[in-house]
Amino acid sequence: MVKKKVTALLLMIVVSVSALWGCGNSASDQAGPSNSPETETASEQTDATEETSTDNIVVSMFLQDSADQAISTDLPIIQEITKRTGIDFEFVAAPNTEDQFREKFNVTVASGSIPDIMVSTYRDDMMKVAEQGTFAPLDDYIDEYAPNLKKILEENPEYIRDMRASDGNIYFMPFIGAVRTFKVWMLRGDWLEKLELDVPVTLDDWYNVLKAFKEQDPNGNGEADEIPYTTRNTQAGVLAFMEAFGISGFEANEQFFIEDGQVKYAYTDPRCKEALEFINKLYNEGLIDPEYATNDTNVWLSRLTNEISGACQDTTARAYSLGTQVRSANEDSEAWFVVVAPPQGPDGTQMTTSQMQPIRGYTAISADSPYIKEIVELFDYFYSEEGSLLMNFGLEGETYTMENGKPKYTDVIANDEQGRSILSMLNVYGHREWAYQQDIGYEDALLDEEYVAYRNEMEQYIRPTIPALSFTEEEREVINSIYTEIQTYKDEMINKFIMGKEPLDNFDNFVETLNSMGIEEVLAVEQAAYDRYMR
Ligand SMILES: [Ca+2]
Repeated sequence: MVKKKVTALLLMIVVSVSALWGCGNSASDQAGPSNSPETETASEQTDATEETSTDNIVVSMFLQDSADQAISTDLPIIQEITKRTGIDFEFVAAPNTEDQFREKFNVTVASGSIPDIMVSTYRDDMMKVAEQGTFAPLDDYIDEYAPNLKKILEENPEYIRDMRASDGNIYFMPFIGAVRTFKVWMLRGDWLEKLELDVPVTLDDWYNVLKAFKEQDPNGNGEADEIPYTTRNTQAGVLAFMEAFGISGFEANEQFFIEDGQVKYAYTDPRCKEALEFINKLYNEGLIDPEYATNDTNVWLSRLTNEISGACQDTTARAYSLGTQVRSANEDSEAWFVVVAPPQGPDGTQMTTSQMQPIRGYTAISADSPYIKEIVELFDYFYSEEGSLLMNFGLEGETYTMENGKPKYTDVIANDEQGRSILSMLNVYGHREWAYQQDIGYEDALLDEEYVAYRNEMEQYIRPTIPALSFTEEEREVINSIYTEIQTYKDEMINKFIMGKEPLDNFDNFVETLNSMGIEEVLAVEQAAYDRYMR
């Protein structure tokens, strides 16, 4: 699907591209890795003339389209990229729903002829295809032609682990997120003030605050109708208290946690029993939502906007927007949410493993593309200061202006009349999420100063979570055959313990059953994959 130019033009392309990147002015200076096709061509074509040097190269690119605006070379940001880099695009747009996107991805790969560039956020899909030899290994290219990305990777070696395939190669240029903080603890700040309570620090403080929310009518309607803590995250939403006991593994897809280099399973850990005793106490006394196991986002939101609930765990952006939502739903309400550090456990533990992973998108280059070097240079530009401004903020004067040396979105982007988000508006201008590093200023623009400060402050409590592991076929077999059943049994029993339908005296029997179901085998597989990841 690559538009091939006549070979006579190739030298000029190399020269014009190299001039753009300012990294040499003759074809011989551009000698790349030995398998770099244009290097060979260039050395054969030393007599090409300069008259044709204005021709851009055309690269085809598979990427997920935005619902906000169909991708097109006419979009202002795309035009600016072409203007600055001398690269024209031929887009292969993929649907923006996960199933349809992945289907088109698989069909495209199976066709045997893929575009020059493929972008996806689905790591496993990309890794699988990479290891089949479809994508070009990029280690040497990044080393030679991507100084901006190289610098970022040198400063953040953990990114390399996330990008490296199990065959040892790097096949991707990454989309790197700026914010690590994900779920935070929040409470109605105005309720704390009204009941003259301090911000809770320890688990005991949390118990006392939730008890006061329950018994002292903070919503002021004269009824004991408060359900102090609610969640939209079912079991995981109440198991969040478990982290105060030093164990984790309750978030979706993170059933395991790392301690001292070992992969551990939270639910056979003795600390789990202690945690469940605490959560069971909250449940018995009506301090956590009795319907936590079935709540969806609508129920959760109604609890908060109806001023029935005053505490939960969610994102900082939510803490900010919830205050506004509660106030607009209740005329006299002065609701606002204070973001607090995770509850401190009996031994002083105060942490969360909830976090955004830095590497959130993968851009790969076809092993058959004649433009591997040019494409690496193209994306490397987006990691530069200038390219980063273009990717994060768009076009100066149109989508952002510089104020006190910092980019600020214009009203067109930040205050759309139709209420579209900043990202939606950038998409309308041609922004797409491919390889670049997100600027924290993008996230900051979504919040006000106070919540930016909360978000930054909470970062210190983040502990590493289990990374995205790559399993061998045999390992996958073990997980698929054993683990699904374990999870179903575990979920059922944990709810019973929390709701008091199963006495905690039976916790040891529960652990024994998990062992007999093969949890140790699953742990061994996780450990092997983790050890490979860490090598
Ligand atoms: Ca009340």
